Amino acid sequence: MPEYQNVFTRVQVRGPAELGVPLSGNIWPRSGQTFVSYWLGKMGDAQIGPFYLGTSGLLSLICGFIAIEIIGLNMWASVNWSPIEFVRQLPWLALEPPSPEYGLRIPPLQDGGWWLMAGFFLTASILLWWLRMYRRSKALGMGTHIAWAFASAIWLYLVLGFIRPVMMGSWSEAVPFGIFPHLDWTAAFSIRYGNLYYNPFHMLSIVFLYGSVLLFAMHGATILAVTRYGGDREVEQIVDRGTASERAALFWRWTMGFNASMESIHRWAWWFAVLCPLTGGIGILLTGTVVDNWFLWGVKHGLVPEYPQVFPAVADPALSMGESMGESP
Ligand code: 07D
Ligand code: 07D
Repeated sequence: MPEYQNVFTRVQVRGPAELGVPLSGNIWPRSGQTFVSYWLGKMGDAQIGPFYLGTSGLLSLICGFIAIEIIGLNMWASVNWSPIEFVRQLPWLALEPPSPEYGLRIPPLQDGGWWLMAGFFLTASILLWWLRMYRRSKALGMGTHIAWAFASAIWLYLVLGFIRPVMMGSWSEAVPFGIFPHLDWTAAFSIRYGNLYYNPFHMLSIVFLYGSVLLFAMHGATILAVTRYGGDREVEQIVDRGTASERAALFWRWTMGFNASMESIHRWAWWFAVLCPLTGGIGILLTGTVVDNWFLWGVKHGLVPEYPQVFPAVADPALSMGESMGESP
């Protein structure tokens, strides 16, 4: 019995640099420089490069750089250009969206205009990076699964920062840029709309989030456990099922009566990951547009138990907040 236990990659293949398939119909050459990194080789492929920049990649990096520049300089300005305070307070600094009175109009730079501009460039950067993923997959003759999975995350991002604010008629509904400020926004959003836990699409999103973690752990562990029989050559084992596959499959049939196949496990993984932000985006889009208070929605639909009438009936708190929420009661 070979004794081969691995958690980190143990085998580092060293040979002439692998430069990949010939490129056709592209105007950009790949950078021919490659080098070998022993430490990166512990986590993945030891060969670094060649790198393909391309038009969409370059434009994406430029837009991303502009967005980060706008966000960073605004944050720095907010601490009176003190480099020390900038570093010290960075996780708490923010570039906030416009206040509600501007609706969807373009506000002055200091009052949300910079936020709008940063959002524009960040979105352009993300969409261009999507295009790059799509195009590189095509250039390699691959499927476009990676690009479509990324599109699912972009959907949630667009719902949070663009589609929902537009439907609500105000940029002020969008997320601020900032590490802790975006967490405050998330918590405030949940409270404002009566507790997101009662939103069934938030529930579904959590199912797929936790489910992805579970599947990832099961799959990673299963393959590592049968690498001693060549199980890490997963794709070969789809068409030429060997003892590694047989054992991995039997393990799960022994323990839970059912097993995925060498191919289907990757479809499970793809769908679970994709459905997490996909269902999440639906949940966010419904909030404030169709459903104003998820707790009361839950009461109405029998999700939340009827509590004995010891206290006065619950009313939507947003309706009694008046001007402080930027809305009239
Ligand atoms: C490990 C891949 C690498 C990516 C990393 C993130 C930036 C932001 C920008 C200072 C798994 C790079 C970070 C580029 C720096 C500025 C302006 C991916 C990996 C390491 N969040 N969120 C984080 C984003 C939303 C929530 C961390 C982005 C929603 C909660 C990081 C978006 C809501 C918690 C971050 C976004 C929400 C976080 C770690 C966009 C609901 C945490 C992320 C574009 C979905 C956790 C301090 C990570 C944390 C965290 C980035 C959106 C909730 C800063 C870019 C509005 C509850 N979020 N987030 O590892 O520690 O992802 O926060 O939509 O607890 Mg968030
Ligand atoms: C953010 C997609 C966009 C990201 C993109 C990446 C860059 C830079 C940089 C490489 C993550 C762009 C990348 C710009 C790259 C480098 C260096 C995906 C994103 C395009 N919740 N909650 C979710 C839980 C509560 C709230 C989803 C759990 C409370 C809000 C997820 C709990 C309140 C929103 C989830 C919990 C609340 C969510 C996110 C527990 C707060 C959302 C899924 C145990 C008090 C979002 C429908 C995701 C959503 C969301 C989990 C609690 C608020 C499943 C486990 C009740 C406002 N929550 N949550 O994929 O979709 O995010 O909701 O308590 O908007 Mg929640």
